[in-house]
This record gives sequence, C-alpha cells and structure tokens, in this order.
Amino acid sequence: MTVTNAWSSGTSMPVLSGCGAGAVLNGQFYVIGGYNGTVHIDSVHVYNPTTNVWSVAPSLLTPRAGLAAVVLDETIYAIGGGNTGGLQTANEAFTPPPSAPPGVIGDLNGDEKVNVLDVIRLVGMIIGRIASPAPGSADFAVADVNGDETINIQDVVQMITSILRIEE
Ligand SMILES: [Ca+2]
Ligand SMILES: [Ca+2]
Repeated sequence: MTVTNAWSSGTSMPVLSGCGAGAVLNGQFYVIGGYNGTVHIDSVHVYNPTTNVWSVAPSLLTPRAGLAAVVLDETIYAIGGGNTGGLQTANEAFTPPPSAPPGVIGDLNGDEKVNVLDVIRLVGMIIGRIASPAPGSADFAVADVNGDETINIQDVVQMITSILRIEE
C-alpha cells in the first residue's frame, strides 16, 4: 500500500446507490442494495480494488435501502432496511463461490474483457437474435450495464462509451 495522504478516484460505481450497505469479503468491496433516486434497488455490486473493476453479484431477494451488512465466515448477511413497503425485517445471506468470481459488467461473452464482441452480443439480445437473460439473474446484471433494470440501447451507449474511455 502506498501512503498518499490524499484522496484519489477509482472507477465510478456503475449505478446510482444511496443508503446501500457496504461489506468487505475476500479482498473485494460489496455495495448492497440502496436507493437510486427512483426506486429501492436489489442489486449487489462488487469492486475489486486491485483491478479497479466493478462486477455484479446475485441480487438481493428484497430491494431495500438503509440496511445493515455484516460478514461472518465467508458469508455476507444483509439485514433490515426499508423500501416503499416500509421497514423490512429481511435477513438474507450470500456466500460467493471461491472459484467463480462475479461476472464483469458488460462482459457478455465471459472472456473477462469488455470490447466490441460484447457490444455485438448485447445488440443481438436487444433485437431478439440472442436470448436475453432472465431479469434478476446475475447474467442480466452483467448485460444491464447502466443498472436501470432493463436491457436496451442505453446499455449499448454506456458500453461503447466505457470502451472508448479505456482506449483513450
Ligand atoms: Ca467480453
Ligand atoms: Ca439498462
């Protein structure tokens, strides 16, 4: 670790999330649930500080903000919080498989890179040439690049923008 005594910027979160919970497990940072300014979200985003890359983990069962998260014995517990249905008593646990890291956002073909091949695949899903993943699945979150819970042309735009940024 390099001591800088100053803040520096990492890759921004792929979605808006306020009042989500944070947790650290296996050297990765988890941002769990929250509120995106419109709806309470169930998504779980994972930041790898070594690679400076965000990925997605399976979504919460209950969308909510203001929840607590704790880690015990390789398992993350997401407890309480609230959504439009009021305060929640949900207590959900997630144990990531050690050998299968979460999918990199936008990496639709699973080669751990986001490039034009993934753009082609995403367009194929949007025009119906390739089956789209089920909403709520981890594969859906990988394809929903801007995290708005739908897969459409906006995700293509965001993916191309991020590819161009990487290549600058
Ligand atoms: Ca790829
Ligand atoms: Ca989207």
